[in-house]
Amino acid sequence: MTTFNRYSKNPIITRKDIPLSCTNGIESSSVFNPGAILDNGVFHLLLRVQSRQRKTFLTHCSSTNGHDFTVDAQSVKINGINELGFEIFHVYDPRIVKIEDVFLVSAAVDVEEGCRTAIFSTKDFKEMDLIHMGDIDSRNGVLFPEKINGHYCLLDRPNNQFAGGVMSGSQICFSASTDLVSWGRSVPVMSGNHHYWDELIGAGPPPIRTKEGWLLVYHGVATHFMSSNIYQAGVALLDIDEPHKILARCPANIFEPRESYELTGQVPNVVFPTGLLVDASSKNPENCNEVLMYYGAADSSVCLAKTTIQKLLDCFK
Ligand code: BMA
Repeated sequence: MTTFNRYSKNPIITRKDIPLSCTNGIESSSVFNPGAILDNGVFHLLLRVQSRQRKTFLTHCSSTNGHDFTVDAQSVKINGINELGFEIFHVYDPRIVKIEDVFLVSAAVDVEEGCRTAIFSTKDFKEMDLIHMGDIDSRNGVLFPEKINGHYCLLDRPNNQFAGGVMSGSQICFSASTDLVSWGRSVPVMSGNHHYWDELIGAGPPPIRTKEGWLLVYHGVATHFMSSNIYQAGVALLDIDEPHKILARCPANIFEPRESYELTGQVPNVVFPTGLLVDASSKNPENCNEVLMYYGAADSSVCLAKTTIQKLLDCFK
């Protein structure tokens, strides 16, 4: 069964699309793992750009059709990270939601001791302001796209396992906050399956609300080939009111590296979804709406694959 159809003109964004003005005049070597949001008919991506200095930039681009993007001339200015009293090396893998008219961007932040989950706000993707910096080693911080029972809700993935040179983890956790700054107790949502496609896991794009529950696309890493980790995507269904509860989880991956642009590149064998947008403009019944998944391919380019809500729900049958 094919859940996703790749866009025929993949990759949709490569390093050649990034103006030198976005990367301090140094050529880009890769662009991948984009945050995505559809707002008032405009598709926004926040790209993870790496220059040949191996410096990371978050660069905004926009589109009216979801396929053809125009990249801004400047990368996003990130405010509030230079005053923290410790060095920030990279801000990357952004995910975007919009709550109460403000775009909220969660991202991984590399610090001397490891990685942190941070939350920023922006109104225009030209500048973004730090709201919160987590204090545990974690990655794949993903906000739900609306408050649930009056709380902002966050999934993240504590890093407590060593995998191929980086700290990683095998448990997606849930926490809630009334102000985005103080977060309550973190509770486990789901764990990886040792020896299978999803040994290490992390939330992918912000979950999508459906009548059946929250659809969560997440990535799973098969590490048992040691030198060649395989990054794939799977899907789970979370309870609408108590989103730390799993209602269903598809046992197999629903998307895996197959095309040459996913199999080869800076890091081979990687599909890494970070944006999942429902295009409701077709005014179909909810479950027929087109779903666009934006993902990083081989840590080298940005790609697009399409499905529908119904096809994602069918994965649980
Ligand atoms: C993960 C993250 C992602 C990256 C992936 C594959 O640990 O760092 O940003 O795309 O590895 O290299």
